[in-house]
Amino acid sequence: MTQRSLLLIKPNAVEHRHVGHIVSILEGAGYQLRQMREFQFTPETAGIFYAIHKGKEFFPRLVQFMCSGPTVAIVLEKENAISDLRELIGEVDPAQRHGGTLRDLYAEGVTENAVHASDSKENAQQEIALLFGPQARI
Ligand code: FUP
Repeated sequence: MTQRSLLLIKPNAVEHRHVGHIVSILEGAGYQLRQMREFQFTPETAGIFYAIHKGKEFFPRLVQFMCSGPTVAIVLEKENAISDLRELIGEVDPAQRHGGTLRDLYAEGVTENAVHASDSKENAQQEIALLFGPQARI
């Protein structure tokens, strides 16, 4: 089934000019880029995006990092885009990352992990609406 998912290229990867390489990898893996924009999270909007992690020990660090520079958001389309993109980005935990994943290539730490991908159909719809919908708040 053709699906749409959201990829974020996070501030550390934008700062180090990895956007082009990441887009190349995505296109090579069969994704169509449907929408793309650059923006900067504020503490409020990062708090909305990562609301599920509010109250966790790492939350302030995560928000500070996400607000530290521009982010690039891309809506990607492909068969099984949601689970395939999760596989392509790799794990948060560096010890569990497979070679060749985007995080293996570009992450610089657990928080500075270069990319985000939606982890379910519901979250993909919600995240795409937040960043690209008519009521986009970010
Ligand atoms: P993922 O969905 O793969 O981005 O991973 P999680 O939902 O587990 O984590 C969301 C974000 O929280 C990650 F991008 C990084 C951050 N995080 C930390 O900064 N420290 C942690 O110990 C765990 C997660």
